[in-house]
Amino acid sequence: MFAAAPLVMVWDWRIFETKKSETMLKLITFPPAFGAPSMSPFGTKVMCLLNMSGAEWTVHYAGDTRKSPKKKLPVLKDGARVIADSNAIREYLEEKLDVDFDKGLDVKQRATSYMLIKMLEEHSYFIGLIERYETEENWQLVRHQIFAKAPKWVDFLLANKIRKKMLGQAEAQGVGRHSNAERLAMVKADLAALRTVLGDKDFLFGAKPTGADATAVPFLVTLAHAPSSTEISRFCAADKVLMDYIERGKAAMYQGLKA
Ligand SMILES: N[C@@H](CCC(=O)N[C@@H](CS)C(=O)NCC(=O)O)C(=O)O
Repeated sequence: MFAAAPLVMVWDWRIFETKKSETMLKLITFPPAFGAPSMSPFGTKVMCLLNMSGAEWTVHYAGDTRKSPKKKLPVLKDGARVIADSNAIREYLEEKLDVDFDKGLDVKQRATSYMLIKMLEEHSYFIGLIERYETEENWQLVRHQIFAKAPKWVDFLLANKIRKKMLGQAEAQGVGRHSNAERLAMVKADLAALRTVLGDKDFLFGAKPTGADATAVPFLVTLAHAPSSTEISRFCAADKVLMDYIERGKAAMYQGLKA
């Protein structure tokens, strides 16, 4: 059984308030879960970008998104500034710290990188979400992760609402309207595209990780390492090329991250 998340679910509203006195970049994201540094692949992505940027940063684990500017996590706080959305955070870091996460990439590679990120975040992500929230066995593990330390009545009031909301997002996006077999075919196509771009390189665009790797690694981990195994997670985990890529990515980008 996985360790339960710290109970920061409903009671951490003040974390989104701005404090000028804070000097270090602070990432607000969901806590570690299922062997990943954040239960959210978007959160782990930002951790990777922060590590790649060389900035000093700290993390605050949260679970309640209601006071977040976009009602989602991750969010980055920089003193009095609050930046919501992992892509907005990336742009903010690039500007503030004068880093280019796609350093060395030509215009065509940058376009490919952009499209890969969109594929993983706007398509593959929802397949992983369905795996977590629809499959009964996975859902029970996710539920335990979120509520194990909460009073029973909190679980009783919120668990099914959260499950319904998350599955509603996949339904609205469209992926949730497909069968398991159809989603497996979609995953196969997404992974094939990724493998084609990766080729025999260490990372998607060369010997060093770039912005696309910061997305690809955590999102692949979510698909391959579902809380309990499914047909889709087994298919992903059997892809040796991509699993080796994940390990290289973790070694390069997950330094200091607690899973
Ligand atoms: N486009 C956003 C997506 C972030 C996102 O979807 N976060 C999810 C966790 S993986 C979330 O906060 N979900 C809670 C909710 O929808 O209530 C980003 O890039 O940061």
